[in-house]
Amino acid sequence: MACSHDSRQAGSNQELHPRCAVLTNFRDVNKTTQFKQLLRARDLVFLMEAHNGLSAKIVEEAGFPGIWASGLSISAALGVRDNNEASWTQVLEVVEFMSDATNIPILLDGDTGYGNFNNMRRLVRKLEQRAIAAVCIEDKLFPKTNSFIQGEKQTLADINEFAGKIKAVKDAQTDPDFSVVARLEGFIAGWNLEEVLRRAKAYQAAGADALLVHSKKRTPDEVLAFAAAWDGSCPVIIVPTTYYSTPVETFEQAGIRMVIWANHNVRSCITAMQKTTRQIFRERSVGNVEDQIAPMKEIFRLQNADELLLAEERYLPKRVESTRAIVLAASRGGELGELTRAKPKAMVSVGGTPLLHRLVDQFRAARIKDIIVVRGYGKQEVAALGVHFVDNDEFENTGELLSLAKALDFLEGEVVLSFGDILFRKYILQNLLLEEGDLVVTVDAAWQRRGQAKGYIDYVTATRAYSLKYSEEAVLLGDMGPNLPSAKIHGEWIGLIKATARGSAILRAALDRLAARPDFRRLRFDDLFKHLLESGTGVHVHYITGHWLDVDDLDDLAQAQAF
Ligand code: SPV
Ligand code: MG
Repeated sequence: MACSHDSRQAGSNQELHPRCAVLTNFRDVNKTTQFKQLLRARDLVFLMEAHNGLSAKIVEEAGFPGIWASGLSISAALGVRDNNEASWTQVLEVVEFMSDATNIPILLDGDTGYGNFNNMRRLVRKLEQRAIAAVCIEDKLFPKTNSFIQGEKQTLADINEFAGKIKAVKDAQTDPDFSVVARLEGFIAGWNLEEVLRRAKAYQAAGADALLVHSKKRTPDEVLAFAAAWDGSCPVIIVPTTYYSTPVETFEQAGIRMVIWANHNVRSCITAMQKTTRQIFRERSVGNVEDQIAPMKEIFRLQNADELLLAEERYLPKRVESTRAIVLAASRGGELGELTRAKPKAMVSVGGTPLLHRLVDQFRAARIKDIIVVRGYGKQEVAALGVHFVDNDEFENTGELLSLAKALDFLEGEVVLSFGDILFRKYILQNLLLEEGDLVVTVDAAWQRRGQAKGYIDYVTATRAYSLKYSEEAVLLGDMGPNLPSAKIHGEWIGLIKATARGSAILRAALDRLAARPDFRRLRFDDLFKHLLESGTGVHVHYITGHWLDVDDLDDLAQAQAF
């Protein structure tokens, strides 16, 4: 029986690919069809090993027309042996990443098929679903052992059982171009050419689309002897791992159609990683390796990070993208005692991370990238990556508004203003950003849960108390301050404000007016809100019920550790 894609059937008017003599519109066709074309190619075709999405991408970029998903390399990369220690579904997960990352066909090293014909059929269905072009199965027993480990002690599969597996693949595949490569392990296990040929014929008759003849010899004698005895009716593939010094022209002349470089990526990773890791360990520094390794931007390029940035521009609401955050973090937080002797409260560690970094992460999670932090006490200790700092060197005797005034140039466009000592659940910020109103304050309606008042608390009276009932009517701020009669209190302002571009302009104008007051240096936010209310500006209230905290003293800090 002739192979289903004998080169004689390859008649096509399409042009041939210059490198591997396949069709020029290579990338537009299914991966299964691409692989079939590689088997029919006029010139010798090379497949390169990959063992994960990244290495697969690197193989594709180098120009290889196909990928060998090596069982040895995948298991090595997973930290296990090439003895079916990784389950077949774990291998499937890896090849799915490889397939998603690339547009060229993948030939999966399917070992012995992970079971009998039935497991084989299921594997083929799963591979087709993941656009894997072909599977190679070897005529050994499950669990397999790598051919280079005591190969001569390995038992071959029953010839008919293995042929049945191949038949099962052909019957199970729904894509007519899906290929099965039958791998002959006869030479590995110490059998002679006659036996290998006998098996090759049986596997071809069962429907194999190609034959992989493996050898562990240092010379190509065995594979060349096979090629010479074979009539070429089914493409022959080889893996020159041990006879690597043979010029590829020798294979070409022998009529071999495909060469697999089976493990050279995982081996090069091992060498590179060992060198880098040992050097960093020895030198206790990464300084000397920096120029020897791929720069960060190369990782991002390989991950196609640019595409995501473009997609974000297309799909994410613009409003949020351009929102800025101003964090007021100038005060020491003296109630924390020793902890804030050398650094301000904002840099005190909460759960191993400085409070300010947690806050900055929360803004970034809400896609707010432009973050301004007003620092004062211990400013040399205040650091956060990608954040712009503004200094309030008069932090000692001044109130919150002076700190805000220092950041006046940034109070433009949509802005979220935040105290530097608060933490809140992600949804609180997300919902605040969705609120309508030019100025919106976040108010905790469950203020009583916080018990005895500690420090300066901005109590709030609003036009309506918090209610679960939906109402179209906006809730507006009535008053704010530490001394409101408790019967009138509707909540506590948590230190978070959203201002639209118009709201920012209102705040700037209000600060301008207040700056003329002789006591401006000591004014706080409640003074600002009182002023706004007196001048007839409506301030919206966004109610929450808990899920936030501020860090005023050691008790708060203890609670924050668990937040
Ligand atoms: C593999 O790459 O996993 C192979 C080829 O099967 S070999 O390691 O040479 O057996
Ligand atoms: Mg293998």
